[in-house]
Amino acid sequence: MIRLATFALAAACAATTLPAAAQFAKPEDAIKYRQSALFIMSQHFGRLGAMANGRAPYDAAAAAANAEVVADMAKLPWAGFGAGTEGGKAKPEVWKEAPKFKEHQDKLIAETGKLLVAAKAGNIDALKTQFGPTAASCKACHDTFRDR
Ligand code: ASC
Repeated sequence: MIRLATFALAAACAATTLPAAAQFAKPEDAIKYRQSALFIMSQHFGRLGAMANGRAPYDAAAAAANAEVVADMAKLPWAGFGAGTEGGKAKPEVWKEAPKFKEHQDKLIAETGKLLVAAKAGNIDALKTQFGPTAASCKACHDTFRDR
C-alpha cells in the first residue's frame, strides 16, 4: 500500500516536471491545442479590433471581456510547440530559432497584458492606443515563424 502511494506520488511529480510535449497524447494533439488557442485569441482580438477601428460600437464591458480572453489565450499556445510537434502552419524556424521564438512569445504576453489594462480603463482611446502594438506583435511573429 505504501509502495503504491509512493509510486503514485512519484508519477504525479514527474508529470508536473515533464517537458511540455509530454503533456499531449500525440503530436497532432499539441498542434490542435496551439492552433485552437491561437484561433480563439484571433476571434476575440478581432472583436477588439472592430471596436478600436470603429467597425463596431464601443462597449467597455465587452472590450474588457474580450481582452481578458486574449490575454489568457496568449499564454497557452507555446506549450504546444514542444520537440516532435513540427507541422501545422509552424515553420521549422520555431525549433531552429527557439530563443527568438521565445522572445516573440514574451512580447505577445506583455502586449496583451497591456491591452487588458487598456481595455479595463474603460475608454476607447486607451484601447485604440494599445491595439496597434498588440497587432504588430502578432504580425512580427507570423512574418518569421508562420507559413502562409
Ligand atoms: C488578428 C489575427 C491575427 C492578427 C494579425 C495582426 O486579428 O487573426 O493573426 O490580428 O493579423 O497583424
